Amino acid sequence: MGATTTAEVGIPTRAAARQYYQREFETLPRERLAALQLERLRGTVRNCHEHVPLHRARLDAAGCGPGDIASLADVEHLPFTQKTDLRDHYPFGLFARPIEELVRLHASSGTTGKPTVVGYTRNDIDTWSDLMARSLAAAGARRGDVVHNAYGYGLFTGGLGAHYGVERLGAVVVPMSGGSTERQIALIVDFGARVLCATPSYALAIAEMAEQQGVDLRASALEIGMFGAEPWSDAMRAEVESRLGIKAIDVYGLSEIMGPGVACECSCQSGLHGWEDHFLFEIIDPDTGRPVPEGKAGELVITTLTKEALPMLRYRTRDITRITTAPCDCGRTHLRILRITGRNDDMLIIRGVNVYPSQVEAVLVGQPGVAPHYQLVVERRGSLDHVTVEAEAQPGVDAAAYDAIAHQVAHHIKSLVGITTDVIVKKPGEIPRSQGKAVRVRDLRKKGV
Ligand code: DLL
Repeated sequence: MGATTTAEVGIPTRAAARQYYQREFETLPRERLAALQLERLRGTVRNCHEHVPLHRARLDAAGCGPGDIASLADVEHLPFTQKTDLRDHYPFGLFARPIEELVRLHASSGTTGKPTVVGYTRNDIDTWSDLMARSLAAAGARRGDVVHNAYGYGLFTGGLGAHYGVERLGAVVVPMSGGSTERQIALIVDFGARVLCATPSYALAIAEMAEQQGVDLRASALEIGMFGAEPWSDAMRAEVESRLGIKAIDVYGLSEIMGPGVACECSCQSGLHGWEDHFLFEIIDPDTGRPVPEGKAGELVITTLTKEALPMLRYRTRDITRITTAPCDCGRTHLRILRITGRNDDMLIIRGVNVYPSQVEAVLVGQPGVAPHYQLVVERRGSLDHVTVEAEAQPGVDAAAYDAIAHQVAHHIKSLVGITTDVIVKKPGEIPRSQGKAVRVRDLRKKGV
């Protein structure tokens, strides 16, 4: 099978769920998908062994070469790769191709140490464009759509990743990037955008600003949101959908593996199809490193199957989720990654209870009197960790009611999430708005406060 494209976008049907970009690959029977994965996995192991000293040393130590992969289950014998490996071999140490064969670099800054640098050959960019086009088509976008791209352009993979996908699909990209929210709103309306690409938190900031300006985006041409790059809850989905009058689709990816478009929901909105002809997905127990049975929660681990410049063996994403191979109504055969609860690194342990910010979000959003903007402040009180939830009142709510609202919210968090928190309700606009990835946790413990 070559990298042929069976573009079927632009078909005059509203049966969006069955609108494919690469039908042959997207609907490949699972046994054929597995055979393709096995062949490609051997190729990845060969690429790593031949061209990347770190991988070669680890593969040799594990006694595992390309010739030792007899079945997909053998992936379990391959060594893991982590973000620190990229940092320790900064900038290009994990690249399997010389710089002359690359056409693009991206990087993520992170809070400490060196950035993580990722590189792409022309073929890598080509595959990425196809997978992002696939994702957009799965979301319901089609040829001729105006796609307003509010993901940040630059070293972040969001902007350019979505940009190339939109062009590949044959749709029209508006390369807006983040910021200048008032202008974003004017252009969404004036250009008749049908699709909005943004982080869910920024989409909400756009909705809010539009409401303040008296612009009804629900009456605009917008129909689809391609939202990702940060964890978000179903409650947040319902909120953005109703405020923008759209269908909000979850899109997932990470720069170390490619960028956006590693997985994306179809319009059934029941989990993100992970594009298995290009990636091998596993769920492991983060403590033991052992695989967990299908349907059980654990850490998502991804091996790339076609990447040339930066092949990845069992990359530990730190993202906590579940997968299912059950058939989807859209006809795509690729497994589904269920909503990502959060990152292992963001998990808080409050008096023995494991909590992700998205769980608190799910309680907060939709509470009477409270706006869907929040931050969790974590600090140490004595020997225990303590969380203060900073929420925000909806405009028009009487300040005299803030304490009662806070009390109600704390009660719901206690009963639904199981942790005791202090809740502070702030005035409208007091919680910082994001233009990209929202900051949900302010951890004062790390600053020694
Ligand atoms: O955030 C790529 C991206 C851009 C994805 C635009 C989707 C849309 P990084 O900056 O490397 O890449 O961050 C990757 O973001 O490991 C997750 O923790 C988180 N993340 C990305 N998408 C989702 C999502 C881009 N849909 C990290 N749900 C990942 C939850 C997400 N978390």
